[in-house]
Amino acid sequence: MNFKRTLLAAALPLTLVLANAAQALEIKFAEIHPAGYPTVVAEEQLGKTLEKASNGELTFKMFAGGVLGSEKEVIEQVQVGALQMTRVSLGIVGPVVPDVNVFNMPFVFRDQAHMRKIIDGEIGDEILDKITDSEFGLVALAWMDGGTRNLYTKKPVRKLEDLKGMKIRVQGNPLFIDTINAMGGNGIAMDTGEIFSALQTGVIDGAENNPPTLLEHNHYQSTKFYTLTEHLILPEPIVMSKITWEKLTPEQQELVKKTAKAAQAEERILWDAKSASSEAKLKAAGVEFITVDKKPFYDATASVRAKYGAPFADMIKRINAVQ
Ligand code: BDP
Repeated sequence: MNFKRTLLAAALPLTLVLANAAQALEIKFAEIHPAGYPTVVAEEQLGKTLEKASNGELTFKMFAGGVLGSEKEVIEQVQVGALQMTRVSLGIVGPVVPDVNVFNMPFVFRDQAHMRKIIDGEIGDEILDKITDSEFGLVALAWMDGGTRNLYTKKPVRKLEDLKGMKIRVQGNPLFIDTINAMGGNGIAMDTGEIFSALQTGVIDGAENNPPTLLEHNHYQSTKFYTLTEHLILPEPIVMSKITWEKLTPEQQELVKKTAKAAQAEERILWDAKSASSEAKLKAAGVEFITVDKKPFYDATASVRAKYGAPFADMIKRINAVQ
């Protein structure tokens, strides 16, 4: 009996090795957004392309709708290789890779078109490399477009002063808390999944995000005023675990990179369509879109750019120079 067990135990590692060599590598991809969201659709397409082009050596499974946890929890799982890929807002990368905070600064891009030019160009690649070259344990592959972020509140914000004292949810990055505070509000950090009930129960008076998130995460149910400040325009990196990356052959790595870049272009088309349809749906649901003079918001956040911008002085010049 004992002898048999020992034999079995001795045979097991070999069986595992053989099984591994023959098995395809499965890429589990986590998303906070629900099925049908532009990023999710583009990433699923990325997965299909990977499966096909790798002749099934790579397989892909999407876990959408935040089922695997908050972005922070997911990142931790990607870092240890329990998950292979995800897409995150750059906002939550900032506290861990401060070099990326240049894109997280309020009003650093003139508009969405400007941001797109930057992420498509060499500065975009440089910031991806900063993530990859850090101790973060991730390989940053491409950018998804997250549109422009605007305030949504229970009471209307028609001018800067209206924001005074309002508790506004932001992502967990001190830069964003400072940004809301500088505009006169009261920035409160919490995970995406907590916003809905925090709005319902009145723990917060509002939040800030793009139209597709306002719609798809149902935040509009308790916030009927949407003020177009465009204070943040945050691109969102697609990342792979370094542990997974190192398991890939150079050809597979090249394929993953190329396919992720293709997803960047594809998502943009989906994004524009979704933004437009979200805007229409939000308006139909009674959300008032408020156009404001952005200058007072820009001026109010000068202190934030001064506080965080110093290490990025050269890069900001280069960003500004991109037409
Ligand atoms: C959305 C981003 C998502 C963030 C969310 C947030 O796409 O990655 O988690 O904002 O603010 O726009 O939590």
